Amino acid sequence: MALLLPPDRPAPPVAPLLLRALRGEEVPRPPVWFMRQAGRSLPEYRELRRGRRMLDLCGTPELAAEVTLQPVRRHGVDAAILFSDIVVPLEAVGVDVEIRPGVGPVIGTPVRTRADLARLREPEPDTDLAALAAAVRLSCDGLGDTPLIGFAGAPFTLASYLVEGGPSKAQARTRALMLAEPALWAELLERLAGIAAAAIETQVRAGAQAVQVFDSWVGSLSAEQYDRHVLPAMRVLMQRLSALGVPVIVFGLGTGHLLERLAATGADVVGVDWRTPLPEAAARLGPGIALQGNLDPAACLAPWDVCERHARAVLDSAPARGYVFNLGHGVQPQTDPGILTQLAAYVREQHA
Ligand code: 1CP
Repeated sequence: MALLLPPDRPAPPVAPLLLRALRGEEVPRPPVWFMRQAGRSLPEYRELRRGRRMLDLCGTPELAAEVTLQPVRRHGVDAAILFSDIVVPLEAVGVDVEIRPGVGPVIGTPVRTRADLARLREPEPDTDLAALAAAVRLSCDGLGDTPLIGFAGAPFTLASYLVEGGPSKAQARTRALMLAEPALWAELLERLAGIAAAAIETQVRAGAQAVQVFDSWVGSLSAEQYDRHVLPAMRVLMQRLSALGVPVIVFGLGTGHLLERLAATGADVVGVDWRTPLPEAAARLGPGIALQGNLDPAACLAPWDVCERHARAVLDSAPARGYVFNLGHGVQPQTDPGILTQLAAYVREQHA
């Protein structure tokens, strides 16, 4: 029987579109946001960034919150993602990392031996992660009803930077350590799961309403390698995150062969890149897992009519429930922000 509210009681607030879609509820249209929507292509970001180190920008809560809000103001997307980086929690525990312009994170002393593991303690929320929490609180204050997505790097992807000492295409040294020293590797990933969990717990306690775990480079592993060397640490991480009660998205580039594994971590939502058709992902994962993706970011470098045609195809192939429109990887730095504004408006015009 339907319960009638007394007339003087306000109707219960409706959860933001993003959260309803992530939970697999029926929604009037898919929500839209873009991976790497903050920073990157925005002139107002480049202005703020000039003369500042990337990690100093991340560590200054007022400025990090400002960059977090910029794409929401400009594009009218349905979610913000915190302006930070996957290496921020590593820097918080004293890892000597810097983000080099045009390169990415570079680690002064790479992690390759058992003795190196001692440098990877779990951060203390109230001290090590105070600036992260403040950036989230200030972002949420400025966002009003728009939800904030918190994030962390997954253990494998963090390990790849720590072991290689910087960005790497094939993660050969990382995979060699994984195969040659599986016990050391397991301990490394367990520590990184603790660091990622602490970073996400801090962001959710400070107001983030959904979270994404970026396992950007895990697609370089075979399914068997994933099961043996990555899944145990991912399960530990996801178990800690499930206690937070917010939807958890997991994403990795080139993970078409790992989709079932990503779902088996315990995540609620799997991010799909442009190589895997959404109907295939939906059929393989079933109705209990929501999907996010998967427009090729290169389509946003093309004229609008081309981008629109590809966005239309993505929307037409998406499941009716449990779907969030996004790119299949991050916004390319050379993207015209005007195309992203048009794309967000195009998705907002959709009606079931
Ligand atoms: O929307 C946003 O941009 C939010 C903030 C954000 C996020 C979610 C940044 C800021 N970085 C990230 C995540 C991140 N960082 C990932 C996972 C997402 C992905 O796959 O794109 C990864 C792999 C990194 C590591 C990293 N940091 C790289 C990649 C290097 C490589 O291995 O090829 C780079 C270039 C950075 C620097 C960085 N992080 C963020 C920005 C805006 C920048 C560029 C810094 C600048 O302005 O110079």
